[in-house]
Amino acid sequence: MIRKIQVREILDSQRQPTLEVGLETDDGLFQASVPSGASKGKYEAKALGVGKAIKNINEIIGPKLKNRDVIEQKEIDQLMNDLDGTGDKSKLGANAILAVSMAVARAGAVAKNLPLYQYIFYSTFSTAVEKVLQMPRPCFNIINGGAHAHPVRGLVSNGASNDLAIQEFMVIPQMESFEENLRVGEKVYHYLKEILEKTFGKSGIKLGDEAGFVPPISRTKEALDLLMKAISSADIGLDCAASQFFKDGKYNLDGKEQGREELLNFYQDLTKNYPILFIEDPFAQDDWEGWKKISSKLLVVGDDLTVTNPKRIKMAQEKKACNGLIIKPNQIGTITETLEAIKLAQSFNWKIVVSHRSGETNDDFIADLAVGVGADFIKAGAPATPERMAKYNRLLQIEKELS
Ligand code: 2PG
Ligand code: MG
Repeated sequence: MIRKIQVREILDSQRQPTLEVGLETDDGLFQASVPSGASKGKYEAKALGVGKAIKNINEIIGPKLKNRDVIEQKEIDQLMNDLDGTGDKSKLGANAILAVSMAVARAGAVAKNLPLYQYIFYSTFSTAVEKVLQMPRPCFNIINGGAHAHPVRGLVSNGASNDLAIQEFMVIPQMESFEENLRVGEKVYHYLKEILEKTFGKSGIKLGDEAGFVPPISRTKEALDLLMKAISSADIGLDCAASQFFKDGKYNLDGKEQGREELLNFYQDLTKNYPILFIEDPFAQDDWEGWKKISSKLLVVGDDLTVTNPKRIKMAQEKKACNGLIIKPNQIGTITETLEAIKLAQSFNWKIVVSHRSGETNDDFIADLAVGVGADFIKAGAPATPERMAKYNRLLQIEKELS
């Protein structure tokens, strides 16, 4: 039974204010905090300013949820959606709603005496379970470009900046266990650091928003060649975040303006020459034509295109626009809708990539989420700073429990 909901302001990894909720039940206090993104999709649910979101929890959500049973996740999420009434959560704030929704899930798991990942597993696949609990493959974003290579959002800039258009260059090890994958990720990160320091001096090893390096380079292939020097057998994932370099019908990449066809050829050339496993957001969020063309050829993951929203996911399936999905709970704003989005994409046989945001907290909810839904991958940045390590360390713990 929910007794009380407290909420306070904390700072995220980009030194931006965000929310931390403390939900009190008969079993104790359950906390949850929400992240935020630098390269947001235009169809994401709307977060409100922290002051307004706190007020909404204190004055509207909190009083309505008092005495509710925490195992009624669906009903509670629906109630918050009804109280909001906007469709994009712009009245109460997706950040306010999600923080409460996550805390309710944590409390629900304890009420059922289950670890969070198992609770999520049973609530997602309640009947005829064909899924087994599995560890996701980690995708370590170790070279940052695009909106993540200009960390000036916070109060202090570390001066890191480059002209790479592509936002994320990820290393994806494929060892037997998560523990080994993490070890490989850490080694590659360390090795890349040495290579960058030798090549560019200290300016090569400044960190971007997701703790990947921001070497002073401007071409996609330069970044990929650096990665190739640092890896032996791992795969590579790219998040192009193409909406960010799309302007007036053209893609501004690698020093020139490119049309859709040109960009498609460019990606095909990259996948021929490098071990690229998937490409996320290769085209802008409304450029359905581009998406259709590339998805018939590659593993293509929707993020800004699909925004964890079942409606957008259905559209993408109808148009055959992608075959993989980024899952970010704060794009949609409740845990119930997040699980719906995942189940829908799984029914289309899409690959699932559970994801952090560039502005993160130490909350490790997405680790349990990834295991609980049987996600194929998780991306939580470089294996370096505490807000990223919180997720990877939680996965280590889950793997131990599962074995
Ligand atoms: C992305 C995310 C996370 P942001 O585009 O996939 O890596 O970035 O949180 O800035 O939207
Ligand atoms: Mg993305």
